[in-house]
Amino acid sequence: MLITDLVLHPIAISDPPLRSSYGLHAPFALRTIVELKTDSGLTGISETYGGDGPLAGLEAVRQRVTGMDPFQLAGLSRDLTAAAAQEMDSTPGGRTQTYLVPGENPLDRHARTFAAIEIACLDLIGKAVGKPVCDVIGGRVRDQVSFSAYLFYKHGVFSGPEDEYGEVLDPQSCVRECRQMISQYGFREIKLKGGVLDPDVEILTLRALRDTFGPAYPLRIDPNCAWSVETSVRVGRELQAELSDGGYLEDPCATLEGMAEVRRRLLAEGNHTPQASNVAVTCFADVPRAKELDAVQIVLSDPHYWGGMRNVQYLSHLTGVLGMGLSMHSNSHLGVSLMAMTHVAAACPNLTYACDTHYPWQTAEDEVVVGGRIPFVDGAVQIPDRPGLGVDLDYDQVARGRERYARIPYRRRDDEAEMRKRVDPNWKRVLPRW
Ligand code: GKR
Ligand code: MG
Repeated sequence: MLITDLVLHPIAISDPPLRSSYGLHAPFALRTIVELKTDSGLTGISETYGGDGPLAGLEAVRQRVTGMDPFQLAGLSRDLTAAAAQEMDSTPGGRTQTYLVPGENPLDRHARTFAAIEIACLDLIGKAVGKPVCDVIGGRVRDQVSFSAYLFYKHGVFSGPEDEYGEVLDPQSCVRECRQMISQYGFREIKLKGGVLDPDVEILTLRALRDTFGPAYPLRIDPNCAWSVETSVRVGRELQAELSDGGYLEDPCATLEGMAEVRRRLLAEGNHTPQASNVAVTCFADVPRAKELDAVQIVLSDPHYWGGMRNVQYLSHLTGVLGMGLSMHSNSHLGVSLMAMTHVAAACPNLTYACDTHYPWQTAEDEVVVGGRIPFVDGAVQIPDRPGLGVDLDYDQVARGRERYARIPYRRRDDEAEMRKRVDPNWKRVLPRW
């Protein structure tokens, strides 16, 4: 089986006005649907970040991939890893996501490009051998994968009909949002995207969530580095009870050194709340230092920018050996990404928390897989009893996504610009803000 064509579908999907320390989500998130056609008649698919940068990365491997055997992925990985290493050497500061929204970091673009090709190749291989992807990559250790309720503070929709969650800018509306999400999807763990309101209000929000849902629902908060070390220690102290029982503090402040200082000071007070990261730890090279400094106890994997599904499995092994936990990061995405996340999570022995997913924030109108939205049962997605990723593209829906993409003016994610446009003309991302 040889790849005969790489087809890229740039699409735009509606996204609600979600807030984070990066700013505000624009009305559309950009994604790319990747198809690999082969001479066997089979087509493999994947989904990745969208806009000009990710498309250019994929275009750059078009020639390399055309004519390639989808089973032969190591050579492509070697070439892209070498290109990434060269660029990294000439850029001090490495691949940290501190100042860049995910999907817009030039230094992880080779890893993202490889991942998009790898996942489509694994879909192809699964289809060729008649096995689900999780079984192609070594076998599943679970049949369903649990996800968490990913809560955001948000505005009401600025123009057009209101979404199902409305405005969420205080603790009570956040509890309401969580109730809606849990009743619809059955999630059993809760993550709050913080770094948006004054930390005292975010503390009250977590307390209100704990009062409402109780300790059976572990809580995590992720301000994406919006806090200073001092504030992180204070929030960690005030939320010690709420973040215990399977919760964590995610990227409270910038840099591994900052997180190490927070960890030291909390431990000195007898507070063992673990810290997780998808900002200070974004590639294998970050892991030894994170461990050495004891800055991060839980690594947030993501097949999209960790260099694919098998890299996430290696990460599962590495974190297991190092006695670290593993969870999974997400960004606005549709069902193809959800299935890639589910397959790899099913095949990771060391996966210690429910994975993140933005899926509840997207709608049926934008879904590109045949049959529409992927169902969740008790907060989990089941591995389908079908070869490959187990989902097919609905080409009418892909065409709608492409039309939307062609209509909108932007070609990259810029939450800061959106924040200035809709909320505060003088808004700037300042770290630390508090
Ligand atoms: O969607 O605004 C967002 C999130 O802030 C996302 O971009 C982050 O990458 O989910 C993310 C995280 O855990 O940091
Ligand atoms: Mg995070």
